[in-house]
Amino acid sequence: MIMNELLSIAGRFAIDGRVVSVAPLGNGLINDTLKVVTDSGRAYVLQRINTNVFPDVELLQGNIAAVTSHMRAKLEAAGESDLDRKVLRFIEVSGTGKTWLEHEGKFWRMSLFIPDSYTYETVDPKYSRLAGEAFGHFEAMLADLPCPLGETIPDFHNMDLRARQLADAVAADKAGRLKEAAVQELLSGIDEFAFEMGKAERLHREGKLPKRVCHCDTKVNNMLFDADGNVLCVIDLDTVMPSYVFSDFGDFLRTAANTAAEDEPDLSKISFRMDIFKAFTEGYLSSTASFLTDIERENLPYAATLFPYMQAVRFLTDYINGDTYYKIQYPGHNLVRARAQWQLFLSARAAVPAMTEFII
Ligand code: GN1
Ligand code: MG
Repeated sequence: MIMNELLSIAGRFAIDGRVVSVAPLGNGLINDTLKVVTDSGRAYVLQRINTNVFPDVELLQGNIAAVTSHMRAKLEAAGESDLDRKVLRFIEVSGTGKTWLEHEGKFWRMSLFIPDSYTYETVDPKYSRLAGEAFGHFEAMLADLPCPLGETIPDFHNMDLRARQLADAVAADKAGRLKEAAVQELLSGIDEFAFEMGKAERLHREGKLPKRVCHCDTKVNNMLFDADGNVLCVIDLDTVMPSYVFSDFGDFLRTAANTAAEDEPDLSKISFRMDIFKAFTEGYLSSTASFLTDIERENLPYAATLFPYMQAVRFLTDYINGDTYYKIQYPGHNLVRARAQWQLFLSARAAVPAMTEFII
């Protein structure tokens, strides 16, 4: 996209000062994110919303407004200062009262950039404990949200749905990739554990597992820390919606407790880190004690296996469909990702007895 166009899009938002630079920020797989700096000394985050993934922008931004204003009020009541560093602030499009802009069929939004904040792709046990506490605190703060949130992606973490989407992709074989040996191998592994991984949906159907407001994308890089290593806030709020607590617990460990990157091609480098699991779990249990039920707590080790499993299914589905959902950096990237997540699943599953012993 040409710079002039970006400058004029940025200028439509109620920002302080004149834009002096626009540069890419972060490495999300869905939206395009840019950092905008102005001559007032303030900086902003400008995002193009991926409307293939989030078609209902009004619902999306409505959810985010409900969540951020609720958290802001809570933090204020608790006597916290520096609120613009602890909860995201979205900027209105001048003269519209809305927090999103439609420009030539594309949708944009902007939030304040939080200066001196850091994201990490990996964390040590100390940071994991803080992250566990922070994600638990995030769920606890949203436990009394007055109006129900809409599902920005319906059934986002419903394993039954993800399994059906894989079956549909297999049946259509749109990209002709089904014949590949690596695809077949993954498919048979996935099939073997399908019943076991459907446990969350079964518990929910039996009325034993509630949906709560969760973040649903607790990748380790979706949390901001300050220079001293304190948690500032949770970012990437697009998927905040009702789900099982397993979502937040499992997805954090999927990224943080992996000894390698999400897309590591060398499978021998991938394993599940118990030290990270223990630290994160301690933090999470400390801030969720007020609401977590025994069934939720007892199934946290299952959650740690469900998310690499689900992510392997999702990456493989996208590979078979011809790479239509996730941004890829090279041909075959989604298959590499699926294999890496599968390896992590196997390693996490082998650690279930140790995880269970730690929790009980
Ligand atoms: C996507 O946008 P990003 O990169 O934080 C995806 C998550 C996946 C993740 C895998 C809306 O998150 O569900 O776990 O990639 N978000 C959506 O890295 O599908
Ligand atoms: Mg993200």
